[in-house]
Amino acid sequence: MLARRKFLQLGSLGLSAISFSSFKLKPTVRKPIVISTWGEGIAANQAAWNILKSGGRALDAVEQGVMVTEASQNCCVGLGANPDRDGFVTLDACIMDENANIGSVAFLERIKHPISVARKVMEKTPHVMLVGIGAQQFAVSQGFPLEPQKLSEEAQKSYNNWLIKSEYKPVINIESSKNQTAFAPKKLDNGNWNHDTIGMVAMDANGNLSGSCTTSGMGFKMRGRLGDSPIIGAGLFVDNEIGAATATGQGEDVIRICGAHLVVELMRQGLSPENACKKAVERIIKIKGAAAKNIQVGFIAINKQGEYGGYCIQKGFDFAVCYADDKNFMVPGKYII
Ligand code: SD4
Repeated sequence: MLARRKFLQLGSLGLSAISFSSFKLKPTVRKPIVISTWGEGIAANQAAWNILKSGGRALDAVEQGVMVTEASQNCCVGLGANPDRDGFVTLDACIMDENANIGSVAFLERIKHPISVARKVMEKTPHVMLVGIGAQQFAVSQGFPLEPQKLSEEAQKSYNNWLIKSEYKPVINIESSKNQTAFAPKKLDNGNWNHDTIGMVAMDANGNLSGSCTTSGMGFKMRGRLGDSPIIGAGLFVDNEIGAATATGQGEDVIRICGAHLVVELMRQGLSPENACKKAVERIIKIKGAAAKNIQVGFIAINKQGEYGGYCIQKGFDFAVCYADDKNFMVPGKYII
């Protein structure tokens, strides 16, 4: 009797599993799609979208997307950005494709498009990361022009301002006015905040993922300082089976948890992009304790279904999402404290 009941239970379970799977509708995949950090992401997404919509590769989209931001003098990514505390702009970038190919440059000076140099490192060298003068020499050997060593007008103004106290107390991406200092992020004329970074992840029409991240790093940082942005696994990670993630904010704390890699691994465990970003942010908050209120970190992610999400420590972070000609819009990042 007992055996017969067990058989019936198993049978009905098996049957329901069969009927569920045979009638379950396949979820539609939203692709192509591109998302990127901060308000500058709208223009960057547009450039990426132009490639994606005509069937182009996600890798080309994420490179050309963030090049728009690197070239913009009205922004703080690229050569127009705030310098280090010795007065030099030093740039970091990395890129990753669907085959886990990676390239990165860091502490790179006088080169307008570090993301393209990172791609060349990926494609033309047996290495994954070049830094400093070596990265610059490689860039020049690949035909990148050496730009003049000169601060933009905006950056010169903020550097002069910073020199008054020369206080080494970097603040990244904390937007609320109560936290503003002479050298904290401020609003530009176009209404954008002057962030230091753009991170972008995309899925193309073939369902392949890629990502890019490029930054001038923390304004008025110590000379030689690197953050998370050029570090694969921290500022950016792509797994073509699962999804892709990128980070912005205080790089030291993103590195501490291997942030972007963690987000992708959490998605592998079944979390949505938003919940994966949230869990990663929670981990930083747990480590930092009360000090978490003094920093900002934001993550954004997409998965293979084309779902997207983002989360940050505190209010003020937003990201741009684009998946159609008329769908390129800002999403406020949900926050925890
Ligand atoms: C860094 N994560 O160098 C970068 C800074 C950043 O918007 O994201 N600024 O630590």
